[in-house]
Amino acid sequence: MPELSPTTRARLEQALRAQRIETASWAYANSGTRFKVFAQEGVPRDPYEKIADAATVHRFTGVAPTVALHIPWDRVDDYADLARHAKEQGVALGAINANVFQDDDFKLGSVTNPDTAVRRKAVAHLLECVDVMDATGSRDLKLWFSDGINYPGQDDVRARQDRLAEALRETYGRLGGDQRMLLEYKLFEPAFYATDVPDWGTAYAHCLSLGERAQVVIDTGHHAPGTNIEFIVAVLLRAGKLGGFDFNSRFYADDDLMVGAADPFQLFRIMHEIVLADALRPEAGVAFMLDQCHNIEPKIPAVIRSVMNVQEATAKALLVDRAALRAAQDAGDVLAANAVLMDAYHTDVRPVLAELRADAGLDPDPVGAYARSGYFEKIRAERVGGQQAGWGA
Ligand code: LRH
Ligand code: MN
Repeated sequence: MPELSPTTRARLEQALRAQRIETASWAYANSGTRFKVFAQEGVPRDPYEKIADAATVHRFTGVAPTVALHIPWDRVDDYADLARHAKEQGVALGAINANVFQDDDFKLGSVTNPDTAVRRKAVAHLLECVDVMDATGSRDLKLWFSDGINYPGQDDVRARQDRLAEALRETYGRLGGDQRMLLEYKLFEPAFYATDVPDWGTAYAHCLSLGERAQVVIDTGHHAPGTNIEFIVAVLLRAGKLGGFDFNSRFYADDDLMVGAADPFQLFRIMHEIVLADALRPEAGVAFMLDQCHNIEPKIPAVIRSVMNVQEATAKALLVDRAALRAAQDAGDVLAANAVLMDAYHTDVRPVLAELRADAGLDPDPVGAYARSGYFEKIRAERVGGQQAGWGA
């Protein structure tokens, strides 16, 4: 790695120290596919234990101080007490994810269901999630709808959009303080003909008509193969409508693999657009989250590795020589412009990240430090009996 100038190093250090990556409570629980959910030793049995694992990731990475909850998977009697527990553990509760995709009544849709009573039930859950936000102090209500149809003619596409808009409007009206609504889109699955929020355009249109508190969430695994996700990032940032990012990676569909594992170059290109728009800073309002499922690999080390993958892509993006890039672009020098980006991408940033961790009082090797910590052995011994947490599907 070329010697960094003191200013470049200071800029890198400042930006990477300020980076915040939220982890997902459900990533610490058992997960799988329709074929099999493989249980693992030491898996949490309740939200308190999930938060302890999230706090462990923060302890070793220093940049994961919040954990997203999913309701009802993380439903508790006393959310204020859960928030207190999180604080004691050194983290805070993040986005509240609603779940209207596992109830039998929602087979033909939740907020888009032809049946008014079913829609009321779905909206009641969304409003319950805002109550949870009031109790946990969370800013973001994150909405992903599995709603869709499997066969042409099954339902009226426009009528479903009207129903969706009505439910979002009512929920949006319930938000208070600095609370936001983050609307996540997904091309398909579990619906296999038409999903009611399938792409960024549909999510953007709904958010635009709702108001400034409504923002779009991009999940890396929710696009058709070949989609240029960083283009969507640039366009939504330009429109001031990128509210969150669900990081993961995929080879085929919504595989929810470790971010950067399947396509580290795509992650770099995404972070390049984020850095170009100066949207890395927490104040810029983009909630960076990991939304992954560690079906076969040990979960906590996988989350730590994922945080490091985002840091590496971010560090490479921060090393792009912006002046040289601009000059080449303005000169129409296609190859030179591309070379500027590739030089940054091919830079091995692991040594400087290790140094920055050491400077921050962290072990330069978070995965190794976790393995040496004995935390896994502790939770494996403690978490015997009871019901391991999962997706409860
Ligand atoms: C849907 C999704 C959504 C979450 C769920 C766990 O595929 O990405 O963000 O609610 O995963
Ligand atoms: Mn997601």
